[in-house]
Amino acid sequence: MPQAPTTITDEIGIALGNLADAATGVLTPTLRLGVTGLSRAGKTIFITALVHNLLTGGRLPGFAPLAEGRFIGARLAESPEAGIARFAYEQHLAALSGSEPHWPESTRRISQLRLELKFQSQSWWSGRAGPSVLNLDIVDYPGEWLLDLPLLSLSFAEWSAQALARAGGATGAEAKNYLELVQAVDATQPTREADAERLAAAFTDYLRASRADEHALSALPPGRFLMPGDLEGSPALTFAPLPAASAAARGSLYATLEHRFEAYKDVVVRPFFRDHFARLDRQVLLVDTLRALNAGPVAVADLETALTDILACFRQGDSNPFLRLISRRIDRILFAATKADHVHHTSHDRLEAILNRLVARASRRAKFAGAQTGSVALAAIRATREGRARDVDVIIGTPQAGEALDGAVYDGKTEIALFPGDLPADPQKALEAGGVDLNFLRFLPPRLDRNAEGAPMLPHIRFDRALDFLIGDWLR
Ligand SMILES: Nc1nc2c(ncn2[C@@H]2O[C@H](COP(=O)(O)OP(=O)(O)OP(=O)(O)O)[C@@H](O)[C@H]2O)c(=O)[nH]1
Ligand SMILES: [Mg+2]
Repeated sequence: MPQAPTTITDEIGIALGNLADAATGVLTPTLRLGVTGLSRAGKTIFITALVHNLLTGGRLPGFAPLAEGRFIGARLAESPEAGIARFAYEQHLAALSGSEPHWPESTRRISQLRLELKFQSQSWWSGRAGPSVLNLDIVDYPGEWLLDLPLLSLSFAEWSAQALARAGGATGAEAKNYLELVQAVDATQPTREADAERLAAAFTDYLRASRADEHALSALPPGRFLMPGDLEGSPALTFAPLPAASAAARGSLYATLEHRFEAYKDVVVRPFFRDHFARLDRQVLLVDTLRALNAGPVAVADLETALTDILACFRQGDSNPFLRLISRRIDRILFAATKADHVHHTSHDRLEAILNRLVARASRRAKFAGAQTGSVALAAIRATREGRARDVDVIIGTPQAGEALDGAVYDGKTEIALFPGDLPADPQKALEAGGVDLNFLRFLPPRLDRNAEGAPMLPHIRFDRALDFLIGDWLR
């Protein structure tokens, strides 16, 4: 039996939270923007760019409030939730704009930021109202954790069956290692903690290996195994999938791991969903489509599964609280293919088409539930320029130290012109054998120009349009 993703108590908590939000919203309207995406999709960069562009009035011709002169300014405000760390905007910006620009590290814990936006509301033009204020709340978290949401509707037996089937289909030594270990234990016997630990460690190795670039698989939970946050070493993380055991008595290894799986859902996953996802007004789903394309059709199919599973948390059905959430709260979802600066602009529409193909099912559901959806290929921070060399369209940038292509290894100091390859006109090709032939390199962040006040300016691709879709209508 699939289980309900939230309990009644959760529902009451969510409703009370929404009520409290609404009560404070009477004074100053608050928009909670969910920046969602799997690990390395580009969430932290997206949020940093969003905050910086709004704080400094960046170059955003497609963001109507700014282009039309209605946007007055923004400032960082005290976040209402004292228990959550503050998003380290200043550090991230310093990393990007220092003398040796580098990308910020992978996110290890949840953090939050509130921006106060001031604008002339349109009714002001007619002489009725003065400047208005909107609070924009944004949360950043490790993308790994997102993988856990689908677990809420799975039992231990169901999850184990899925996980073992996937491991059985995997080619790497790590999967084989894990499967052998599973064969070697009798899960109906009383629990020995050493067995549980060995299984959990071997399963974690397998998860880690499947994330590496050559596989680029993303859909394998539990997310905290690789990004434990403050749960490192906790028993809630010492479990792993097991084949169905019919006569598993209390105290058996099977029963113990099943219990820990349920505890993981209760203690880790459900609160994350309840406190964060259940209270969003708008959502942007960031997808590193190019990395999957570069790794091949298996990675692309895996990415599609992961995205569909995650967004199925929004599936319709009377008993499903997610539907009520989406129809009551999230009225807009933007699907964004990130890092579009890795291909030439002539491929941007194709990149968007491939993204649309990947999120087609999820997007249909969201629309059915009443949300408006949009899609865009963007770069929150553009790391390359474009040019032509020997009659082909190229991108120009400095590959990160250690990046390699066709036998050349880059030192992180040398600028190169790269023919990135063309994306197929038919998005279905991306999912078929043979895949897409890309020349894919990671680039260092760009050297930044400064504005009249000396603040660094972040070059981007279509970031202004994304912003306009996500918050523009609230600034009228
Ligand atoms: N060229 C380019 N690279 C980008 C852009 N955004 C992100 N990246 C690259 O992608 C990496 C991951 O971006 P993050 O924003 O840290 O990703 P995240 O979603 O926060 O990842 P986790 O914190 O691990 O969940 C960065 O280190 C950059 O190398 C972009 O707009 N352009
Ligand atoms: Mg991050």
